[in-house]
Amino acid sequence: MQIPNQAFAFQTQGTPVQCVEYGNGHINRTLLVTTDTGNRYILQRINKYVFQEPVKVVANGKAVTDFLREKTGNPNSALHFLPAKTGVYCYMDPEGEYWRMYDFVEAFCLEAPESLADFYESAVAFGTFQHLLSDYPVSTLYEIIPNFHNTVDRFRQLKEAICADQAGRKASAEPEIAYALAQEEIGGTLQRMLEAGQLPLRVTHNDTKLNNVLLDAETRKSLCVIDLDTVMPGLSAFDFGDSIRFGAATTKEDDPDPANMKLDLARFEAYTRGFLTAATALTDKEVQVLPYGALIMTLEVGIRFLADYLNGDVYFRTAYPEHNLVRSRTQLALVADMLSKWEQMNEIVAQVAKEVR
Ligand code: ADP
Ligand code: GN1
Ligand code: MG
Repeated sequence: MQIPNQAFAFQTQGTPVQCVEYGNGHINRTLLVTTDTGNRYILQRINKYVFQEPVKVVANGKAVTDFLREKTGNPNSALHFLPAKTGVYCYMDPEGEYWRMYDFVEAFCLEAPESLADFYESAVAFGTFQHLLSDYPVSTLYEIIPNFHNTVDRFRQLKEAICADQAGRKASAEPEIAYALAQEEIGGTLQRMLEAGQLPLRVTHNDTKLNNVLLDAETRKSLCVIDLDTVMPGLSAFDFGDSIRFGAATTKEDDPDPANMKLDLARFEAYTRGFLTAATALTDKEVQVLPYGALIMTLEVGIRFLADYLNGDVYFRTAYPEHNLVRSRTQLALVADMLSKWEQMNEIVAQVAKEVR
């Protein structure tokens, strides 16, 4: 592809000579840029619809990565942002689009675990990430998307989307709407516990998909956690839960056949083990509600896809018109499977906690 002008705006080593689309994110546009000295960089255009204040998003990312590097003493333990030639880390182009650049990390990321060991490794990465940030000065972080994992508010937004029926798609999503609305009560469980002071707010990642952790190609050990756009105060159970939703699922998020979508309990156990081994400061209550984290994150993403389908696909990148409906249906199938395995999930968490804590 033609190299966009924005690639030349940053303080790269060498001059950009090649550029390709990269990765599978649903939100930003990600490009891999190579320069004439052989250096490689990730160039991202920040999604302005999702992130209305991109400068704050980059400021959070830069601050958190600096903190992680200093705390671990390892310069490669976090993403490395490059300044633009003007000195800023979030570059606005003449069209008003916002861009940032990182050093490319020589690594791979998975869309699904290839082994229990891979998944365990990602759990250690996200658990450690949360643990390292436990003394991060929270008040200095911008709250990028308020109510991001407030599932009570997500249901409000879904109902708003149903009423507005902006894209005229409501009739084609009746079964999904009915199933989702029937789960509203359980969906608010953790939010209510948070409000009642039973669960602490921590600095969390909030988007702990397996493809947001980079693994070393040779050792398969985690190198660093990426996609820091939603690092904000949140619940530990949700970081745990989003990883389960994505990585302990038997098929991909948008499998058109929801019958393929189940929770893999062996992976659930491997992740629980890795997460609890690394995130050692969790309270007993936080550990106890981890299964709720998995269930509610799956439900929440399911209703977010559904609301976006009803709103006309304004938020998530889609590849075809029913994409968000398909994603929603498959997530809701995973919710149903989790409910059928609810006792086992709770037993696994209790057993692993006994072993590793
Ligand atoms: P999105 O918010 O759209 O998910 P990400 O920041 O997660 O964007 O980036 C999308 C993908 O690009 C990642 O899943 C990963 O494959 C790749 N990627 C991002 N940053 C880097 C990096 N510094 N080095 C190597 N690959 C990266
Ligand atoms: C988005 O950016 P990405 O693809 O890692 C979304 C998450 C959803 C996820 C569903 C900022 O994550 O909240 O869980 O898609 N990120 C944002 O796959 O909304
Ligand atoms: Mg991502």
